[in-house]
Amino acid sequence: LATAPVGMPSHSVDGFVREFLHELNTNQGVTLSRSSVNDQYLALASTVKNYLMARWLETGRKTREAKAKTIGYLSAEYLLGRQLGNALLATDLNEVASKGLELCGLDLATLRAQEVEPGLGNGGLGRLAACFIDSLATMDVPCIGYGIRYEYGIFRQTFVDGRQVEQPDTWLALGSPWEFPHPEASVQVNFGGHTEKATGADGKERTRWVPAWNVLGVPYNYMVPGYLNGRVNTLRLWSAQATKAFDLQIFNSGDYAQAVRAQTFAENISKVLYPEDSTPQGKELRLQQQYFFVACSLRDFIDNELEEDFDLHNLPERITYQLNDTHPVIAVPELMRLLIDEHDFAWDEAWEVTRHCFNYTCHTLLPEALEVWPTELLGRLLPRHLEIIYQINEEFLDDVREAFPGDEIRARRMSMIAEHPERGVRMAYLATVAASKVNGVAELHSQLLRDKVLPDFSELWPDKFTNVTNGVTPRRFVKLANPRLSDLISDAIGSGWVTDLERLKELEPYADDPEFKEKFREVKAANKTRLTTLLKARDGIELPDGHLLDVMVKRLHEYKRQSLKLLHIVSLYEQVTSGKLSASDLTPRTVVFGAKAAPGYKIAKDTIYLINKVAAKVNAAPELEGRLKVAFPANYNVTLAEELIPAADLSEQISLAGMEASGTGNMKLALNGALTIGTDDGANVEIRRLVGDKHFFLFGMNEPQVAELSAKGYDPGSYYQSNEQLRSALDLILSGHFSDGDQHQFDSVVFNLLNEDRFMALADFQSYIDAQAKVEERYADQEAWTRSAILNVARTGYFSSDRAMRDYLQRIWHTTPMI
Ligand code: DL6
Repeated sequence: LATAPVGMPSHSVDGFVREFLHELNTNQGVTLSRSSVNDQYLALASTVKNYLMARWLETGRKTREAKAKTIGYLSAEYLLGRQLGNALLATDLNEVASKGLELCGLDLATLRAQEVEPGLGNGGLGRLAACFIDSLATMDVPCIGYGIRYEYGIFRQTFVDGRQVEQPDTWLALGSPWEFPHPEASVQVNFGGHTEKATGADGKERTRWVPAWNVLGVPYNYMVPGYLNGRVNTLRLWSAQATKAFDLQIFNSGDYAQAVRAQTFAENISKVLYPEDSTPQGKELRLQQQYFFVACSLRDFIDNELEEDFDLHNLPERITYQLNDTHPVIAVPELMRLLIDEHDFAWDEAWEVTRHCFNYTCHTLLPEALEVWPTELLGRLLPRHLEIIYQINEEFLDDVREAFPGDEIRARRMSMIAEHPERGVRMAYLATVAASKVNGVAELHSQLLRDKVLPDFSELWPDKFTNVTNGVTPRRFVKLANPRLSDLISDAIGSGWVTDLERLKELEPYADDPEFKEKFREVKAANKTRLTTLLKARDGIELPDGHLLDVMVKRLHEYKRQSLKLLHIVSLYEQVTSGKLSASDLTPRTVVFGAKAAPGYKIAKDTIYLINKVAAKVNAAPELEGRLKVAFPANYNVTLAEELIPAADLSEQISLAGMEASGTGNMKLALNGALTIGTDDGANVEIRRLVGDKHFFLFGMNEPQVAELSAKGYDPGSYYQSNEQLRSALDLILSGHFSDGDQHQFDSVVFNLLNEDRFMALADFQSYIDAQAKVEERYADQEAWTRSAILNVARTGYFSSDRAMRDYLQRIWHTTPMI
């Protein structure tokens, strides 16, 4: 009885209704007739959890019994999206729930819409983590996702007169039914203080860390259900709390207000997600967050997931930690510290275990995104860890000197300790040295990582470097988000594609089947109607019928080049309103933007303002009525993505080549039948190779051309001078036309483009315009367009996160599913 999990409730409609009403009465304390929508949503969530519970408990039992190797995914971000729909999908309860709720006079869609998504990530990196844990559960691979339970996730974006205004994300305000807190299993995390040498009873000298303060990490468990396979893995997010000692000390001091302030100080650690994407701020609280969650996570696995008498020398047989970018890299010295200081390992023994436990994924090429922590800060916050890092570095540099005798310059280049602009620890170097494998996230990115970011390391250890191209979960981004397309696909080729996405290839012959093509168009049209209804209710935005839906959704960043898309729009507007172009020659098109800018990133925020100002003019121009529309719904998030992506015709992936590590929106859009207009960047390269040149609109310089132009000296002004169309567009912005006559309103954006243009938007402008002309030509031939769209779906099955997980299992983790 002690180990037997609870039984599963019945899958009958009656059984479901009984369970639901029971939850409504006992958990919410209301009757159906007195219940609010929120009560009903919370009761429904509890009901679905009950169906998952037995599987969850059984998964834990099975994994422990098998002593299976677990993937410890260490990520500071998880951008999960709503949970209810996914849980219903994983348990095959959609129909039962829908019918059961109907019997109660309720509507499933309304209850689903009540859920506030946990936005515990900024963008691609966090969403990737969510896709990966979904795939591992679906593939029956033991995995614990470890991260932070931020009280406030990514801010809620609103527009006030076209400017971005950030509102707090109160995702916990109406209750959070998907989490299971375990305060009794809290972990203490120490900070500050100093180290000292002490000789033990055995006569050995050891280093002792004497910390100055500590906090508690409270674990909150979340279910990660596999798709229809009975496995439910765990996501464990840590929340910071003041320790008892903290409380006592405070209350004894008699200063109650100070006591509460100090408590708040401790709890600040998990208070808020840093909203910077790609450009981390070197803030002390961020380092506290990073250490906090990895310290909790390492201790948790050793104390709670392993047998009491487990010999930690064998730790790599039981866990492999994946470092999701540099954010969790402080886990490396932490594991060394645990083994040496708390488990009495010798240095070499500890290093042997540690270097077999970690692997590192790099998600960027932007130099400013590679974290460097000042040694002053590290030494103050984590003195013992800094000592350990110094020693790892010393031993590593000895190896470098041995491999390259006399090459002191190389040794200095490879040091984990940067000397300029201030002394700091290069976390990417530490990760690379400690990791068994280092991977980039798309072929081009992995190659540039080897050749440009870490060339000395790849020369020293060529076999350490590998690529795993990212992927996305077909459950959330096709099956759940696009039920109409899913049904059409399943009717044609069966439903096996949901867990074996390469089977979409079987759709290829249907690209020439008139009946299928017609149905495919109907699906797209119905998805556009669904989006139109949503945007009208959500944002008051009217989407015109029958337009090409041109979608650019991603974080706002200069390298992603929303400004290039904007120049295209301004140029169309300028040409039509000045009479150079007849509006009737334009393909009716609605451009939809979705983008959040980091609150402190001025150019990005000004670009958002400019997009909104341009949108206002375009949408009000009578000449463009029915021909061009710009929509920018606020607060792009996973929930909105699930509505936008299925409706899209054109996917804008227009970063400067060599800058976007992979992209995953590009994959989601192609899988939902959008054609890509894109540069040879990130995973676009592989998308184009797979779908074929004819079904992808390539433009712009490739990475070697970018490097060449950069080396020659890039002069954006020369493009302005020589390209009349570009000049007219920029001049119109400069004239104050979009800023009520204020000619300097958009200086930050336009002067930057004209004088610096770090991401070479002006150089790629003409090529982009030419590619857009090809888009229009293809779209005018609906038969050809539909064929290309179907082939995009059929040929992008490779981009499933299941495939990415298989690659990690084979190339990096060296483990297999449990079945
Ligand atoms: O690998 C996931 C995702 C990529 O698809 C994007 O191309 C990349 O920009 C993003 N990286 C980040 C930056 N984080 N850091 N450092 O979010 O990762």
